[in-house]
Amino acid sequence: MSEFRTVDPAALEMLGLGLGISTQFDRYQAQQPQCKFGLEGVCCKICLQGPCRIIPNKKGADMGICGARDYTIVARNVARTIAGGACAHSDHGREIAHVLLAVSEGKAKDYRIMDSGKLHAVAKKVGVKVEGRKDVEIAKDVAILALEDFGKHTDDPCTWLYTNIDEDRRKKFKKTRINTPAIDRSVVQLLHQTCVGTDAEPVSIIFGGLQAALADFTGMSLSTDLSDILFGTPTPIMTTANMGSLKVDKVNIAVNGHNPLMSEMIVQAARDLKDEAVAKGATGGVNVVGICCTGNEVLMRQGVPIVTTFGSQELAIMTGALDALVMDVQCIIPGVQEVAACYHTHIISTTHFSKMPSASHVEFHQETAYESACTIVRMAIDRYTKRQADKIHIPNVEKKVIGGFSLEALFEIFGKIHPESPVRVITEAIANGEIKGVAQFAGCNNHKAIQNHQHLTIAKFLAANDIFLVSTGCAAQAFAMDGLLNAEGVEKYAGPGLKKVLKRIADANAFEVKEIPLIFHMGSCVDNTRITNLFTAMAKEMGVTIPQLPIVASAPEAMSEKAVAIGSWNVAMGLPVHVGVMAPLTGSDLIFDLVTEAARDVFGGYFIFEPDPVKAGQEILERIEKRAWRLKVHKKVAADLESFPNPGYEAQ
Ligand code: BF8
Ligand code: SF4
Repeated sequence: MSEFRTVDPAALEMLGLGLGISTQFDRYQAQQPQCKFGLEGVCCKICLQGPCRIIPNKKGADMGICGARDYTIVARNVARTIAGGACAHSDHGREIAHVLLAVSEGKAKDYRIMDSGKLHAVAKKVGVKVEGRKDVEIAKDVAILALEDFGKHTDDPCTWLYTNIDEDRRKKFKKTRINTPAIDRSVVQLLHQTCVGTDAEPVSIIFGGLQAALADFTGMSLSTDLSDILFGTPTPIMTTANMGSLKVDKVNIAVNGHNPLMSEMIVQAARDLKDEAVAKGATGGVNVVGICCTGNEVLMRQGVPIVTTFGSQELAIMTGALDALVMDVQCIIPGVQEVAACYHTHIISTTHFSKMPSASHVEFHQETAYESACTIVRMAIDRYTKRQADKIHIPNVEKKVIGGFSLEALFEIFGKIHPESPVRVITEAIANGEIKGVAQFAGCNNHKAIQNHQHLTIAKFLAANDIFLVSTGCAAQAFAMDGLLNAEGVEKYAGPGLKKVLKRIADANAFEVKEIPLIFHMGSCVDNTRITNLFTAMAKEMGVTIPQLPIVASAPEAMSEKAVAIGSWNVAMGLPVHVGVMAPLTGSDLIFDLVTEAARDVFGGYFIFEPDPVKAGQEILERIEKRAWRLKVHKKVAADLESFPNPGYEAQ
């Protein structure tokens, strides 16, 4: 392993230049050792008497000033982390719902309903009348219904929660009282619940956290649906990944953040203003590349290359070839401005509540979005003329990527084999033992881990052991940057059974889809709900519940509050969820056992914390194999008794 905490060859090359510019890689080291109280989750700052830190076995110091025990403090801290994630995801969804509403009222001329088919499908799903109505009328009702999920006054569960889960999970969430009636209400209630002197009961706090996690799911789910309506449901698309995607002869603009309302407009403006770039000497025109999930959004729909992941975003600027970094919301680290100060790169913020001290600000409004995008692209073209040739260093690492696998796209290609029930391609392969199950990869980079090492080690191991792999977020980008999202990846890493299944899919789609990848890129982090819909379809096809399926989710390098929220609702959905960094839970045995053990009895899902990627791969494989084995045993017993599926059974 190199002295630098990454395995990405391009990042290694950049760090190896020894430019003396501070990045996350250096600052992680400078922060060592990190505070033990914080690492264990037993530091409380909820009221101004704090911070209170729990020292077990030290009389008096084993409680906060108010008498809060370790379990209350750990539970409150983690619940508030979930709330933070739910706010970020759902607020992103709310912005999209507002734009869809504006489109339906003719107030957002730069956006339109791109995917009428998806609009109709979503409308039917959520109970909006379609027949005999214009798209704008349907869109208006869909947008209003989505906005009601944020703040309606009734206690009925959110529409985008209930219409995206099966009866088993509906009953489970009702019984455990974690159905979210409204996204904002669940988050507000949780902040209230965790206020000083409110809830001290740890299990109750964790369930409050789970309700906020389902609010997160709701916001993510509607975000995906409405983005598909406005920008198109992704279909398989070829592109590239890693720093070689930056081009010397082009104006390079990185979109960084999460919301496609901004990045889609930049892509459009970049195409339209090509001639202006050429006129300024950029013979190749304008090259938009992505960082973080707004990059995934435009990768999925527009084939925009991914330049790098969260963990190495500063290094993209250090290539000296990035003319502008355009940010919307979430995961754009403040460190980029320090690096940009040493280069010609223009940092441009676009959202009134997401700014950077030294950045230029071109605010996005739904009425003038395209105009703002053109302004930004012109600012980037202007910066191109200020490039310093002696500072340019672009690592020659560029991998072929096939992405764009929305669930609809996946079912389209599966449908070439089983038109009557596309998901059978997976369930049949599980039943006949070609694959053992499915692993969902999600999440970030976290400098506590060697960048991308966990992602790649675990995925390659599981592929070799015939696990079908789907991914989103920075995990998908890590795979893209390493060349796993193409047919070469299949040849190199797939086990014999998985190879057979992927080849069957490739052969059936030979005319339409150029390549079938080792891992299916299903989008940005909000698109994890596409994967839940896949699992729900698998359960239905197999006549079982999600907790019985041989599936596991893994966030090998989880970092963000959003990742904690996603992990938590995946547990509630019934998945074993591996996390490759230790969460701040170890300060309370009660909470740690609750989320790693007791949760399994209630939801069928639970957390597995394992930072060692080799051990984690083994562990994930064992959990999948165990579930697959149980499924077979039960199927056999049930077949003998002619009673399959067994409705009362809940596997772990
Ligand atoms: O929403 S995976 S570092 S970019 S939080 Fe952020 Fe994590 Fe990347 Fe996407 Ni998701
Ligand atoms: Fe300390 Fe209690 Fe205040 Fe937390 S809420 S800071 S434990 S006094």
